[in-house]
Amino acid sequence: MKHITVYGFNGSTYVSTVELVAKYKGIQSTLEGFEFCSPEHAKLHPFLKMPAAKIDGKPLYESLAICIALDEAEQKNSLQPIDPFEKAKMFQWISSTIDYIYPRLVSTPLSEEELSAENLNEVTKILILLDKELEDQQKKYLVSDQVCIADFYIYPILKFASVKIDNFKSLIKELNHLDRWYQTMNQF
Ligand SMILES: N[C@@H](CCC(=O)N[C@@H](CS)C(=O)NCC(=O)O)C(=O)O
Repeated sequence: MKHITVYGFNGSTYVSTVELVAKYKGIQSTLEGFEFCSPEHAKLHPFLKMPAAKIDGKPLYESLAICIALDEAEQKNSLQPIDPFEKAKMFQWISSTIDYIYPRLVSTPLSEEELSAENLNEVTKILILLDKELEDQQKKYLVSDQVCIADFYIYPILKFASVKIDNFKSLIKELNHLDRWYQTMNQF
């Protein structure tokens, strides 16, 4: 695969995930917008979400399906661990990101004033959980010493939250392992 068309908008963390995976795999990606909730959108993604994609003219939607298609198009620079347990951990983090981390870090109110103490507590709990995982694993990335798809799911969400929540960067700075991982992910 040489090229992928990604349908979505800048600012969507799931679009960023797909773009980061494409870049890492050396596959050129073009981002195309569309009118949200239009018939065109429904044709690209019947559940009216983003991203959707076209790979060699064939349509595909859902970020994880797109990431797997990109990763498995080329064996080199695989973004999925070979070790079965590490692979399972990767999916544990992807699933947790979609079901719990994204809703708490991206779908919460916009500014810190609007963010309730309860929400902020939830955000902090997630950051501590990630920091603890990195500490326990003693690995460079979330699952192993190789970057994997799960890292590319969480990174854009933390980046998004750091723009949205005023003291988010200082929250990360206080957590050594997470801060180190965040700096490492900045290179991609
Ligand atoms: N399970 C979907 C989730 C996609 C998703 O929620 N995308 C957000 C943008 S980051 C979206 O389309 N939001 C618009 C909406 O919920 O109306 C995936 O992994 O692709």
